[in-house]
Amino acid sequence: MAAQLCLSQEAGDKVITPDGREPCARWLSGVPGTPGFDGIPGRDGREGREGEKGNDGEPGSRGLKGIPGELGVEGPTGHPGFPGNPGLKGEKGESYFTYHSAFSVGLTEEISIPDTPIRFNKAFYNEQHDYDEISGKFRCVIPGIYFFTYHLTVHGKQTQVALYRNGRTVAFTLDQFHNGDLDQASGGTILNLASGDEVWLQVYSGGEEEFIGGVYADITSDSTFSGFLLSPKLQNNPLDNRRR
Ligand SMILES: [Ca+2]
Repeated sequence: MAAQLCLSQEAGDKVITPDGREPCARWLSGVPGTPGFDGIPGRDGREGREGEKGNDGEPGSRGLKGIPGELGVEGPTGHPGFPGNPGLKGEKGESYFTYHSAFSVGLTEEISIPDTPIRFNKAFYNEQHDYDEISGKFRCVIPGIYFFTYHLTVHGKQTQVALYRNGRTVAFTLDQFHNGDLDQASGGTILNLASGDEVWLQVYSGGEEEFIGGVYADITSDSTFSGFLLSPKLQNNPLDNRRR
């Protein structure tokens, strides 16, 4: 069979010298075989070189809200604010001038009885009748601060008069009289009176005969005694609150 193949291959070409060691040496060349099957895949090649740096990527999405931090240190005191608006108008209060107490009285004739209240029997004003013309005493009805004043005409003798409060002297006025003169003796004071307190004027002798004089009055010269309430002491006096 092999000899036949050798002959067919060499037919028409050249004759090959037979060789005993090569059974087919003297035969003609054979027909090329069919291509072999594909081999198994080779191994992976070596890693290539590092490529160039790529472009920056898009920003990632917003992360979750973090945990609140600790409370900081208290800051310094701020500047004072602007003044506020004026408050609403208050309700109408008790009138301060509804409390009246005033008197102004005078003499109609000369009196010279010492150490007894001078009874002024001519009233210039005594609407509240807080001055009693019978006793000659002012009697306090509205507690508060009062002002008293007197302007006396003196005639005949040296005269000392005293303002009394509840039987005790408060103020003195002395007039040293000279014959032929017509003198004036004046005085005044402010007193804080409680309801029921009495104030009056009287000639003060002090046991001295020389001081027993004449408080005088005629149609041209008056002797007057006046007093009035300056400030009542109310239970709920708004002015008291203002003073605090
Ligand atoms: Ca005098």
